[in-house]
Amino acid sequence: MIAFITGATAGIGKATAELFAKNGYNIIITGRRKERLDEIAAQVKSTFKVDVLSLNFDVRNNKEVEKAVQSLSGDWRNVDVLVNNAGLAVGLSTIQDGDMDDWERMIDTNIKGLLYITRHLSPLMISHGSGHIINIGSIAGKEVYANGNVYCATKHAVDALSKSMRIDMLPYNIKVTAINPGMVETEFSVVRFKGDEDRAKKPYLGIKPLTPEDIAETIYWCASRPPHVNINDIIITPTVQANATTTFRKE
Ligand code: NDP
Ligand code: 8X3
Repeated sequence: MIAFITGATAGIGKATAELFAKNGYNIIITGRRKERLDEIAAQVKSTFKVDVLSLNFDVRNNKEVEKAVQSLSGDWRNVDVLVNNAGLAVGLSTIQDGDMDDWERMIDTNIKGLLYITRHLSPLMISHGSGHIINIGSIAGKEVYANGNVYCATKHAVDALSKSMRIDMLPYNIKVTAINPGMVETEFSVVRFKGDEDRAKKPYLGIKPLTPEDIAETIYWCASRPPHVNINDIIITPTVQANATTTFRKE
């Protein structure tokens, strides 16, 4: 079995790659940070004794995505599970103060990147006769919160795309699942606040957030249901988070 995981150099993607490998999957891991990708590939290979292929590209670049998918040969073309995980939030501000470069990074990564990957990989699943596409959305794709505007819009797009892909893939025995986490402590917040570590820690103060491993387990659970069962959609939050805007914090 083969799992193709985008954004596997950190956080949810890395934990997911490790868990699939632990369960005997050969894995294809992707990301822009080549050194990290190579380190993770070496560590996963030696720990879990599976084959690992690392593909170093930016999901925002359709040509690079196409080239990476075309480079797959032999059994690597038979991808069973695609985890569309690469994504990010950049900035947190009102529309009137928004930074357009931040908006473009989010739209290009979270929507267009996911589309490019899916457009190039889904035909391989169709020829293979089965597959499972797991899109990482967000609670921000189900609700909105102050200053989240463009990030929320990109994740609402992922929500819509997951629902429509499920229809498109129906005749081909390809499952589509959307997993929508609340707060998970990863590099997400450091990226959102552009390296400001103090600000990045604030959302997690006084709470026990989800871990990347919690999401990896959820992804793996969805991928390991019997062939006739598809988990369409999951919202998963820390116990202290009721929705996108209500979190119980210890003072
Ligand atoms: P991290 O920042 O820890 O990891 C993000 C991953 O995405 C990295 O491996 C990064 O790799 C990759 N990535 C980002 N941009 C690109 C790009 N242009 N091309 C290729 N890879 C890219 O964050 P998380 O693990 O938290 O985020 C994973 C997903 O989960 C995202 O889609 C995020 O929106 C979603 N999510 C996160 C939540 C959270 O609270 N953390 C909650 C809900 C959803 P590299 O930089 O090496 O390219
Ligand atoms: C990440 C979770 O609530 O910061 O998607 O948007 S949130």
